[in-house]
Amino acid sequence: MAVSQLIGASIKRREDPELVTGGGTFVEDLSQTAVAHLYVVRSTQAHARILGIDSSRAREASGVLAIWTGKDLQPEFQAPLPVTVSFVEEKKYPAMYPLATDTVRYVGEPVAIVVATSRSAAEDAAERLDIRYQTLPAVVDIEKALAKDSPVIHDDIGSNISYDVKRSAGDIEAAFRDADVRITQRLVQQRLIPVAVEGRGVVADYKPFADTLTVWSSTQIPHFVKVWLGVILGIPESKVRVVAQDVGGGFGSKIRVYPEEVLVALASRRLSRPVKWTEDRNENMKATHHGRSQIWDVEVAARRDGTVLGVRATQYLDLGAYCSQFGTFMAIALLIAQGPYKLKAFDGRGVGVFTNRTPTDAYRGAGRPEATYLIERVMDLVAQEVGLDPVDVRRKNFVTAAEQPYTNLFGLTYDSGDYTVTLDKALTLVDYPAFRREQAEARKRGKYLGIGFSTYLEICGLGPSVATTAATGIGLWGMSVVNLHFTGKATVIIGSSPHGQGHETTFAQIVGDALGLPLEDIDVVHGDTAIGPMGMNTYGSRSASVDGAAVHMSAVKVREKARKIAAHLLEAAEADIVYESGKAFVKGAPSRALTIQEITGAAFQPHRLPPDMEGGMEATTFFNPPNFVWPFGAHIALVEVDGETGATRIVRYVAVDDCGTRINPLVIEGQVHGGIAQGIGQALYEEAVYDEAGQLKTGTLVDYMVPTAPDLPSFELASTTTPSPSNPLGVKGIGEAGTIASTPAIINAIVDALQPFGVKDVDMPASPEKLWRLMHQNGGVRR
Ligand code: MCN
Repeated sequence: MAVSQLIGASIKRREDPELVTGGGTFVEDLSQTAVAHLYVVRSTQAHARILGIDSSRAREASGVLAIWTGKDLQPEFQAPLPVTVSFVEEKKYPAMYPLATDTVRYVGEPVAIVVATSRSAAEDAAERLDIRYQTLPAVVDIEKALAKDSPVIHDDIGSNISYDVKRSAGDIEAAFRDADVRITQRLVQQRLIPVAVEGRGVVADYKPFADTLTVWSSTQIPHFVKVWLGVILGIPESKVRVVAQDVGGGFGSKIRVYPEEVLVALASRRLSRPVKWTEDRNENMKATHHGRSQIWDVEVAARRDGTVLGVRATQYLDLGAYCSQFGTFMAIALLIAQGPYKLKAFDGRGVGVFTNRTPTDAYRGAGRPEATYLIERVMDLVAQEVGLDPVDVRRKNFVTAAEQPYTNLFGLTYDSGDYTVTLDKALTLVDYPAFRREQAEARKRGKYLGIGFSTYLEICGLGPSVATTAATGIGLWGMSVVNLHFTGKATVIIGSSPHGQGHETTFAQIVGDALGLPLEDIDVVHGDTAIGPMGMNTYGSRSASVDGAAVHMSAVKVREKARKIAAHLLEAAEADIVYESGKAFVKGAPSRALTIQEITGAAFQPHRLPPDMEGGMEATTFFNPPNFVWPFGAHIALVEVDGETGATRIVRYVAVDDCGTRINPLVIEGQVHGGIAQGIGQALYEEAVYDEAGQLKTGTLVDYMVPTAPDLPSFELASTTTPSPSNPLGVKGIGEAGTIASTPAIINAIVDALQPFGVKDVDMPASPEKLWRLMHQNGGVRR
């Protein structure tokens, strides 16, 4: 394949042969000599005072090296676990430390650690610990936690409310005054458990004489973990190295600095030997953060012609027992809930609530699935109320291509997009008129088909430094180093930290494209803070549009240097040098071309360089994008709901996505497939269920139902390409789009299927039982 065509080429992921043949290096695969094993003893109570921990029997168990409680370790913590600003500055939250000291507030909260010579010895010893609790009343329900007589989870805060803020724009009173119809609806985002294939794991190795700490962690954010371990443990950042080698998925659940990272590092420092911890699945489901868990109360003002004038919405966000690092990020939903539509007003209120459950934090989409679910359900609710086609209602409200770049009610500027084009393409693919005919026929035969639309718009590519500082307290940027070795082979250091997204492939394509190097000559390295400058890691579908753009910019800098050297060697003016497919030549004389390998060789021989030029072929870029990127698309789900059992079958799923310039369509398809599956999981199957006492009832993969391949149809994907003006590649993100789009598409389709029963909304997950009840609640078919 010609190297200049690398951007846009569907190249198989170079990461995969090693991973699928068991050759990957995950934390569990590391085998440091003399490693000790750490076991985290976790609270069995949702809310209780710790009256005492007697470790005398446990200490006698064989192989035990140390047992420490929160009280033992507290003096060594120089700071609590981090909490970033995350859209809500006004919040009250308690300091969260790696181990509870006096009170536990959710089942799974770490209360002690046991370090032993083997994992089983540590686990056996942990069973001999005698922890005495005084059980306190627990509250596991958002609304009950808000009630006046609710148990208070943090005495120092005095209520279970972390924040109660307004985010409003436009004249909402006027919108409701001018409305012909007003609709009220509660939308519930159930609590979800991110289930990455690889759970979390940490190995730490502290060297006392050098005072250096190396930590291998299954994390999305090695660069942030490095900073925070230094801060919390009082070690200079320059002496901390964090490595994230192969990471088996994260989906947002590995985006924070976790208690275990600090505890394993501290244990290694105390014992002066390497220490390892790996969670099991049950621990993973209890103690790795959860996602969503929100109640939205929504009021809509609309005209009979389908114009949506304004929305009032209150987001009750269940933070769980503590405010996690990005726990309030999901409030971003309030600022983007108008989606691709021209609302006149949005009156938002966000309430952050503590409950005695596992803390919540980012989960694939983080805020955008909630915003999209809200506005896409609103479009359908309005269509149903005024008796119009949901497609027409969407068209009526769309921001048009001529109005781009469009600034939304909260001052965020959409970069580019024609939302009708993706919708039209998707409608053609499903043959919409034919489906409606088939649906009408099927209904006569007692067969319930439905079609659901989701014309999503999302914000990603974090991000512009000013905006992300305001929102998260961290000024984000993209980082890359492109370094050509003496023989012209390239090492590319990236600031992102892929954990399933294929950056080693796609970022090599970017470099190959700019420099005309063959892919096999380009190595992409990541996830090691000892190599290269600080990066900003991977989340928020930011990597391609921010770090990928930085990679392109470094490659272009190297290319420009190559042109200068070629001009010198060919004794020509730089302006006359053409660079094409890895060769530089004087315009019109390609036969005397110098290859990039020859030019790079010269770059390491100072006498061959222009007198004012330093040697080497390396460029570094810190890219601060001027704006976020705004991918969009149209997803359409066709479903059949079984009238006898209430079971939903997805008959077809069509997705047309626009993520700007497509670097690798095959990787994009993989991302969209996984994303759609995850969104369908929320719509149909998944829910973290707690009992009244705060025990997680869905703590295994037998009780918590994630979709598997047989549950899903073959997705039909298509695309349009609207380049983003926010980066030199024109790229927008795609890592979360499928999840953001698919949940409302499925629920809209189910509600459409159940129109004959007068159904207006369905709670997620749309289980067969719930749908069966809805079909029978009013005595069966109504119209
Ligand atoms: N890409 C492309 N062309 C584009 C956009 C992206 O070829 N126009 C490619 C990129 O080069 C990259 C991949 O698609 O290889 C995803 O890029 P991007 O949209 O920038 O997203 P990130 O790489 O920043 O990944 C983060 C995103 C998020 S936020 C979650 S959550 C998520 C996701 O990616 N978690 C994942 N995808 C996942 N995939 C796997 N396998 N595992 C996870 O945990």
